Amino acid sequence: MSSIALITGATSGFGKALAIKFATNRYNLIITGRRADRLQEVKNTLTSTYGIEVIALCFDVRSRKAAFEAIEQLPAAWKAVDVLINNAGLALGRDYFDEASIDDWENMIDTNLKGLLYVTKALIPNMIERRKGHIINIGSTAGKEVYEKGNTYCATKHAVNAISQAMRIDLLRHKIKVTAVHPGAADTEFSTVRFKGDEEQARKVYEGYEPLTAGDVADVVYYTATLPPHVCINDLVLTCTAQANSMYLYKEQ
Ligand code: NDP
Ligand code: 8X3
Repeated sequence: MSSIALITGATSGFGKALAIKFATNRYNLIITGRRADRLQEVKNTLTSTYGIEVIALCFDVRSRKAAFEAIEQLPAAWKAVDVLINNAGLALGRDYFDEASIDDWENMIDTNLKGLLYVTKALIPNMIERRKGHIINIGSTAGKEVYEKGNTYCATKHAVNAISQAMRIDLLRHKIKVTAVHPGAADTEFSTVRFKGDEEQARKVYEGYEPLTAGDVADVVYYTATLPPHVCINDLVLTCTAQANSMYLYKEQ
């Protein structure tokens, strides 16, 4: 059987582009997301265009029970995941700390941090048994620096940065690779979600410069999965050329 990659949050943005990239390279895929219609569409495209095998798991990563049940019900052969990409995530709101919504905070913490932990913990026994596997966590430049009105989103991505380092140390003895990839601004549905459907506000985020595309990020992430067993990219930051980090973005006037 071909190698298997499991990609969380494959209904749009990086996750969908990653699914296409890995499918192009003959991986069989397990894709996840909450939007069943989108998930089915992505699955249909992957199977019809690339001829690979795909399992779609529709669940909310915030639910510990749903995450464990979804992975538990995979056929035995499909539990042997070679590459796990913890990509599902979101920002909600861009507000001063004192004005931000606690519901938004909880949603981001539950998705970006707890979701990543649940999915990884559910899958890892098989990687340990096989002494083989690669976990790729999608962080952010927001996990490297903190910016104004980024408070809890930045905190969740700093946590992804920290847990990636911790996993790498603790999983050395099982020969499991852990890579954290931290993209800067990329034009996906991210800002539409962050601004709760306000397309104009979302569009403004990407005005005056050329941001990363989901395809750019997928190419770089895929590269990290192509290296020999003894080589691991531990931590990788990528931004568009107009951006140095979370704070410095050069916009044409
Ligand atoms: P998108 O909004 O385009 O995609 C987010 C994906 O995450 C969707 O497939 C969505 O699926 C899934 N998702 C969100 N919440 C949940 C949940 N509770 N349970 C299951 N799936 C969920 O954004 P991006 O592709 O840009 O974001 C992907 C990752 O990259 C996120 O972790 C984000 O923080 C990070 N990132 C994004 C950057 C950017 O500028 N775009 C830069 C740096 C990092 P569904 O709604 O169907 O559940
Ligand atoms: C997404 C990039 O700069 O909006 O993680 O935080 S940013």
